Amino acid sequence: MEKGKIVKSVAGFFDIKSFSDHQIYRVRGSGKLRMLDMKPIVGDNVEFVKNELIHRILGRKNFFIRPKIANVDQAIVVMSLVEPEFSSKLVDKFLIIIENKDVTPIIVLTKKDLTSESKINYYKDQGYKVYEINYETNEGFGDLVSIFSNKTSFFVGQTGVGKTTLINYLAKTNFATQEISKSLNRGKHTTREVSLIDFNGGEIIDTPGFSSIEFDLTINEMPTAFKVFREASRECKFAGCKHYLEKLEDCKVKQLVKQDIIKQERYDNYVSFLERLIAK
Ligand SMILES: Nc1nc2c(ncn2[C@@H]2O[C@H](COP(=O)(O)OP(=O)(O)OP(=O)(O)O)[C@@H](O)[C@H]2O)c(=O)[nH]1
Ligand SMILES: [Mg+2]
Ligand SMILES: [Zn+2]
Repeated sequence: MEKGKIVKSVAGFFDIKSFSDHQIYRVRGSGKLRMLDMKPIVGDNVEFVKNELIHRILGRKNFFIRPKIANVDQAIVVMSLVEPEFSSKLVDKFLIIIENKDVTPIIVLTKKDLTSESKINYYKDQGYKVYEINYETNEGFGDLVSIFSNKTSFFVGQTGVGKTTLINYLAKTNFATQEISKSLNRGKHTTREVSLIDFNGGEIIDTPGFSSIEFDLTINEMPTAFKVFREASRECKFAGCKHYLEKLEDCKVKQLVKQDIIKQERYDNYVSFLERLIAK
């Protein structure tokens, strides 16, 4: 039995990179796995028989439902400043899902060449590593290449923000990209499948963008999902504080919002996510 890592999933088949010879083998999932309700996903380490079947999925460090990926170290959250329009709510939605799994997010803001808007300080102030990149002037890239070494990173963000464009630029690959007017007219995402490639001593995973994403968080997970909320929560008066209807004097998160350490805009995004979950 060989061991390897799933690098791509295509219509019931999986491309697996063998740990022994580093070649790619196309195999099927096995019926046994399907009965166990274990679906192999990109990033899974598996036991397989060359050109035959996956027999076993080895333990996962973490996994995401949408995009379907496993065993990642960091998430590159890509958001365009314009086209599609910037939305702090959408970024917070990605961040809360990612931080809930203790995966490190890094923010990349694209399309700086099309606007004088800047959001770099907004995220820097909140303690994030953030890049605002301009392909025209070559500004904003800084040490962006080096953050990928020895890590498995996935790119996430709505369709048309430039995930694949950035991967092509960094890794000198040639994956298809498309003008958003065209892709939106066709109602399709340009990148259709999740795929993992080697880059700079680590691995990067491109994913199809979303027009909307759904939470896989429960109401109980919400109050401690953002890292900054998780840390503050320890000083809220009551265990299980939702930082919602609780009184200001009892809630550290609310106090940090008042002190502008947590941004009001982020708190408002949090409340809107929470209220949507409560209404369900
Ligand atoms: N002007 C400008 N255009 C950009 C920039 N980044 C990406 N684009 C363009 O935006 C369009 C969408 O880029 P893609 O890389 O296909 O977007 P994506 O995020 O991979 O989209 P999906 O695969 O559908 O999720 C393409 O026409 C790119 O050329 C940028 O920084 N500036
Ligand atoms: Mg793409
Ligand atoms: Zn609280």
